[in-house]
Amino acid sequence: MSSLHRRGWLQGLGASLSGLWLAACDRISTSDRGMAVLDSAEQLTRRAQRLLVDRRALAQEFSPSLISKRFRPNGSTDPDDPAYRAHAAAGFADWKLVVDGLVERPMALSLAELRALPARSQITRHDCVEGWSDIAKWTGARLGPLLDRAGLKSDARYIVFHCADSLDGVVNYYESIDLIDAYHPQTLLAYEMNDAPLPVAYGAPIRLRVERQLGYKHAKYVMRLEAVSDFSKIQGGQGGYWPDRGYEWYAGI
Ligand SMILES: Nc1nc2c(c(=O)[nH]1)N[C@H]1C(S)=C(S)[C@@H](COP(=O)(O)O)O[C@H]1N2
Ligand SMILES: [Mo]
Repeated sequence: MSSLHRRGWLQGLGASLSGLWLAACDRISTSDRGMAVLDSAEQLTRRAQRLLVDRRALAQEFSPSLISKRFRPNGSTDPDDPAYRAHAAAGFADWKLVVDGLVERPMALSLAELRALPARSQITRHDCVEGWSDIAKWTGARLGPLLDRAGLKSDARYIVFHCADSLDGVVNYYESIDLIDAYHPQTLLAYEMNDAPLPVAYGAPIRLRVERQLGYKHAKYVMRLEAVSDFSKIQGGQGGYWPDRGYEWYAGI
């Protein structure tokens, strides 16, 4: 999906919302009660619009002096998957990120290819639900241009991140985001942390940075991106390892 199509999709969303209210107009605008309903409808549209604008706003960025001396590693910090360990031992020289699902051009990208994509650096705060926050500088490929390269099909609605690690020894970690977050300018596949290659403890070779969301959405050890229309048939059906265990799927901050 190009950015143009994406805009079209969002506009379409707005149009269908206002279309709904327009259809209702004829029937209710003559009565006082009708006018009140229209007023609240307008407020609803305004609120929906503000929500969209808010979701596109940038997360706060910090100065280099505020970078945490020790950023807490959390969750998996050293995956024991044999294929992952082999890649780590080889410095991820032959590792490739798979991009598939509802895309026109499925791809497998090497780290060098990822590094050649449009990139961004940002110093942001990571907030974990366990009650800690740390600040680091992240550099990585912007997810939006990467998705444009693969070409999202029109029925793609979410991007699923499949990871190499397992917290319970049974299922692998995974997460998913919608296209608003996927195309947010600060959403990165980060390959550097504090100007050095991303260490294994923090998700090497790449981890998601989705700065408007809580820590558990920031998938580490990402091996595969899958574009899907819904995630009801993936693992527990809630769109992520922790969402399958009761956490909110949408963890906006
Ligand atoms: N693959 C994978 N990604 C993950 C986790 C994990 O266990 N496995 N933990 C999540 C949680 S709860 C947090 S707070 C952050 C921790 O990132 P950090 O190790 O860089 O602090 O990664 C998130 N992404
Ligand atoms: Mo977390």
